[in-house]
Amino acid sequence: MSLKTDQDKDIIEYLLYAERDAHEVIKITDEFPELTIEKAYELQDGLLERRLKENNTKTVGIKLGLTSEAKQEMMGVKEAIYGYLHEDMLAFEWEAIDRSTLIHPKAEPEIAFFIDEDIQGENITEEEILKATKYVAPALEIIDSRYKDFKFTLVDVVADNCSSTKFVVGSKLALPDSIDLGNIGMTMSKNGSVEQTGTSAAVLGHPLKAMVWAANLLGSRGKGFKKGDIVLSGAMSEAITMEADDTITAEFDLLGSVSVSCK
Ligand code: 0L1
Ligand code: MG
Repeated sequence: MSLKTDQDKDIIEYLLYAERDAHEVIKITDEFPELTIEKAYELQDGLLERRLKENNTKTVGIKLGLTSEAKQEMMGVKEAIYGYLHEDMLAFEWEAIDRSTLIHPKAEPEIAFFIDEDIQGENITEEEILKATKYVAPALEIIDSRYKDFKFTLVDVVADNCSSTKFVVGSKLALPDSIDLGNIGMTMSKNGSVEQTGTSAAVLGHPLKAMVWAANLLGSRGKGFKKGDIVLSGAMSEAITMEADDTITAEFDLLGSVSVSCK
């Protein structure tokens, strides 16, 4: 994408450096209330282009956000959103994340889809998503909005790559058609105490519905899922905060568990 204006460039650098320096910033719509959602996705594209270069990394997938009715109601919106996952966001169960590199992280339990063929179009179906998915796996997404107090509008959060910062995928892979993906229960604990319970039905009714929604929106923007992508399909419960020395574990029916620690 070529940047159109100095304003675009300034906003992109504002968000890029907020992430790099782990400091929270005032939301961009306070200064630029005229920004539209389409413009926010353009700013996201520009931010990601810059981030790929600055961090010498590459895109490894996509994350879906605001996929629960509860969160949409909380924000007064009726749509989900998407952002991109970069290789340097991939964290591992055996390697604690350095809390000082993040602003105010929260963990969300999600089902990860491993995409095995390119999918692009505006009329993608659940069957096509299932056919293109090699495996599903338990995952934790760590979100870390760059905005003060995690408060923002839809435009702000889209421009900020939907609060993406880290993600961890569990080691147990399942065939997507071997389980009822729409009815998976989950408990998420912090340091051994259960803090959230949830279900995959919270993800737009069924994670496959969320995947179809995202594929078709991406298609309308000339994009799609790519072979090799990991797609995080959306949170199955509310997020929980994560501080230094915390260990968060999500245990999913049938899919197994996944943990992440902070140091
Ligand atoms: O992944 C998500 O559902 C979060 C998207 C952005 C909203 C937030 O940061 O809470
Ligand atoms: Mg998420």
